[in-house]
Amino acid sequence: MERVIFHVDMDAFYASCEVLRNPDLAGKPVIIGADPKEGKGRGVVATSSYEARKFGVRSGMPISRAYFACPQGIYLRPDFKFYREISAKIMEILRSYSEIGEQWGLDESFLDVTDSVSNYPTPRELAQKIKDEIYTKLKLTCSIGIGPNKQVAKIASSYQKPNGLTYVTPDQVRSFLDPLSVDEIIGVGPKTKKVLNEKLQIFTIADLANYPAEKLNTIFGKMGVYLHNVARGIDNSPVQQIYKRKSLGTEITFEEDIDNFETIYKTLELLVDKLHKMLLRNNFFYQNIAIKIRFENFSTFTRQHRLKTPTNDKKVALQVAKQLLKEFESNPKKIRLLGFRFTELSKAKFVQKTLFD
Ligand code: DCP
Ligand code: MG
Repeated sequence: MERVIFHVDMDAFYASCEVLRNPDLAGKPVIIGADPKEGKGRGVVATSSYEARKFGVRSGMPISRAYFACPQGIYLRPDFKFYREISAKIMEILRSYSEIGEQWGLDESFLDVTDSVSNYPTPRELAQKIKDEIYTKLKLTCSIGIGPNKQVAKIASSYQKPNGLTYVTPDQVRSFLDPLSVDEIIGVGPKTKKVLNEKLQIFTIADLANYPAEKLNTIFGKMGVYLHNVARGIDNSPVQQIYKRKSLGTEITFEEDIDNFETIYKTLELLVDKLHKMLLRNNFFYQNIAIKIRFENFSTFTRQHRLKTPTNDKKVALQVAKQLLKEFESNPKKIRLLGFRFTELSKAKFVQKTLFD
């Protein structure tokens, strides 16, 4: 089934936050970053309002150059604590529209709205509703890109900015991507762009789509396959929700208190088995295992163990849980309850943003 993916990206985020708490700044060139010290300052521009961009100010530009281009600008140091607070409110609104959301940095998020979008005439109405809610509640504008995958959605959100809404239907994907520069693709940074442009004469995404896949493969390895697919509008990477506090757990109270550890371990196996099925069904990885044990006198203990990396391995879960239970073997009291829990869940592994360049 075709997916419907949104990419939501706030407009001039840090600068817009500053305007929010000081409305006098509205409509003015606001530049967030290092102190320009009248052109002698070091450091760079983090972002700037769209008014400042008219003067050529850009993110990442040396602050001295920005000052030269726009001396009348209002220069402010970033206040990350404030931006994080606003970001949390934005993400809360986005979460209410889809459980499947993947946040990138403070001001971007992917949403998989495949399930909920059928309640609207077209995906566009749902995106507009989200934009309206963010604007009504927070007085901030964002741009939303809609596509059948993350790659297209992300490119679409930057297509019309600020306050944009770009919907690329599945059959428009190729014609939408074709004329764009290769560095619009997630993961194509300056280094890869240089190789593509200078070595291979590949400039647009169409050039890339028409380039022999085997050659891309030889030059870039795994990334060659990725580039070839993306250029043809294929990107199956899921929107990955990082579930920080969620967990999967269960517990059982024995009909009669027991003191036989063989039975305890057998019960543990059953619990792990059941939860592991749920884990796989939801495409989760876990990084932490917790057990709970309650004795006949109601004294209750929990123990947990954190793994170095996330996994979905059942054997590991069982081994760790058994290990955690061991210390209670010598306790003479009978056992009333046993619990097991997977915590620190994540959906698959978060690799895409850092894989290349
Ligand atoms: N940022 C930064 N340094 C950069 C790029 C960005 O510190 N080189 C920070 C400031 C931005 C925020 O991250 O406000 C979000 O980055 P975006 O690329 O989304 O840029 P903006 O939201 O500022 O502008 P746009 O309207 O283009 O999204
Ligand atoms: Mg942004």
